[in-house]
Amino acid sequence: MCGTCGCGEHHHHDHDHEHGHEHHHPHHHDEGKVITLEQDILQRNNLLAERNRGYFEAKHIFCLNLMSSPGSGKTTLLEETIRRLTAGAASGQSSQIYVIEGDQQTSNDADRIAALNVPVFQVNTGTGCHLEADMVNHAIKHLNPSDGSILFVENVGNLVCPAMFDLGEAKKVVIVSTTEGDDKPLKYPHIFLEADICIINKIDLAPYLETDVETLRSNALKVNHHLQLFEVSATKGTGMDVWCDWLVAECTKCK
Ligand SMILES: Nc1nc2c(ncn2[C@@H]2O[C@H](COP(=O)(O)OP(=O)(O)OP(=O)(O)O)[C@@H](O)[C@H]2O)c(=O)[nH]1
Ligand SMILES: [Mg+2]
Repeated sequence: MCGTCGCGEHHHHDHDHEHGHEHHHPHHHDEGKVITLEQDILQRNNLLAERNRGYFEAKHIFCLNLMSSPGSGKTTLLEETIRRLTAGAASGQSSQIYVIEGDQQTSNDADRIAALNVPVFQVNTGTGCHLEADMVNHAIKHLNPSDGSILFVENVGNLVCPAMFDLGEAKKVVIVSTTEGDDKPLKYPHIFLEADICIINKIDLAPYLETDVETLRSNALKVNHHLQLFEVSATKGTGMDVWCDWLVAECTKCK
């Protein structure tokens, strides 16, 4: 794991009382230092995120941060969303789209987006497990998104660390797919707490799994009752119209 996002040992909660173990603090002094460093990093990130947010607001750019475990379907959802929104553009409904792709390695996802003729910038984080505000800042300098556009940021596949890093986006979107099981919001609550939107993807597979979509919904709402939920199949197209209509309506509000 990367050394900056607080996913190290010092961040563990003390649940020992629940399990009846004794609790020791062998590295109390070091823990203090790590927490101070982590606060500095998050504070610097928050300042940069606010600069990005100001830039997006000034240019009426609607920016969404898509976060999920590896393979939940972020890129597939983006591809299908882009196809639908650009088809809508023919009828004058839609905005120019830009994408920032975050991955540890490869430009595979950026290549998939570029194939749809959408301007895309790939950020490779190396050992880093999330995107940070300065990476988005760097990417928007290259992309130079036009006024009134939609900017999708696909975060590094990770259900934990991206939750801690504000990028300056207008909406945080967490995607959870049926193949991951219906308990994930309870086990990884932070990202669901931070998110504005929760998309349940791969609903086409639900009949073949033990996952109960209703349980998944109610677990997500248990963690954050403000979450706006969408159920989709990015591959079969189910629910995609509702999601895209919402996007277009939100984008109009931005202008
Ligand atoms: N059956 C089904 N498969 C899906 C759906 N959405 C995505 N997939 C499949 O899930 C796999 C992973 O999809 P991606 O879109 O690459 O997932 P991702 O979240 O972008 O993955 P990373 O960028 O690696 O984190 C692919 O094989 C997709 O075809 C869906 O709605 N239904
Ligand atoms: Mg992807």
